[in-house]
Amino acid sequence: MSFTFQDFPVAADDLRSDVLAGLAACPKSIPPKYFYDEAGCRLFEAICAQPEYALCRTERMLMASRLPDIAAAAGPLDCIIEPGAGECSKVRLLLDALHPAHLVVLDIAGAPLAAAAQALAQAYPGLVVTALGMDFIRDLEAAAPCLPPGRRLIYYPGSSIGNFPPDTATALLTRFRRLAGADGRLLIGFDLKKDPLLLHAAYNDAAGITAAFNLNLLERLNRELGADFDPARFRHYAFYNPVAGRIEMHLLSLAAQTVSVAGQRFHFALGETLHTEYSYKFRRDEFSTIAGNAGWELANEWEQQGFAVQLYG
Ligand code: AVJ
Repeated sequence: MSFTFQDFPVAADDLRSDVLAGLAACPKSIPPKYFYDEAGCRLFEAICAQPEYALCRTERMLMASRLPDIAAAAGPLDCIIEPGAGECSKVRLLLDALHPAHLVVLDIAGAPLAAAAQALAQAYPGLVVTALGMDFIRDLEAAAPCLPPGRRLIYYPGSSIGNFPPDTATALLTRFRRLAGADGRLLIGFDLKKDPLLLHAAYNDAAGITAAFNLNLLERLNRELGADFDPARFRHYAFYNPVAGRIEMHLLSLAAQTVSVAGQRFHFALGETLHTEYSYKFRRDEFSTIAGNAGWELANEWEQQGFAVQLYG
């Protein structure tokens, strides 16, 4: 078994300075990458099991049913790189079909990543597994020295790219292009535009798991930044904005209130929101334009029940 883990600690300072800057801004916002503390990772897995949230299930079915086709289109590879790999469960299908020599997984939640990647290394004895605990949105370039030479495929499933507004998505995909190299490839999954009522339901599940996921951010700030948010005085508020083509997720203040965070005080007016996430939805051609602006050329695409996977070279 070959497994190495390298931690690029997300400085506690980062959380602090990003949150303080986000709360001082107008409108208030916090980057969605901070959802994923331990409880947040567990709640996200629970979201994927909700009947209204088909995204993960549909992608898994698409990947499983089209795997031979996808593997043939991807061609021979030396290394698969997965940013935001989390539980490392999605990449197994690709490993089975493509048999790369190396796997490099990256995630902001370093401890759960290390555990999952080690289990993976045990299950695939011939595979060289490198796990990098890092905020790849900030530190992606630091992964370059850890990559073996040869042909690389960046795997970015789950519509994670939807968290970024188009300009920012183009910038991230441009950095992926540089990391993958001129003969590199990109296999990316994203949620398609569909009936807004279905989208609305997916982010407002009846069991309240998405609400718990959103509100958990406040618990995290209370614990890690000594904040005094009262989650009962905020409401999970998510809706589809068809003009912008995105789900917007907010925490809406149910009262006029003042909150203290890392020793600073912030006022919330009644009805004011703290924006926590965008989840962009695309048409296939819209997405290939964004990827094209980042230097990626569409090689192949697959679609199933409102979800798409595209392969770029
Ligand atoms: C993991 C970013 C793809 O945007 O749908 C799920 C996160 N947020 N429910 C998404 C999420 C609310 C998810 N992504």
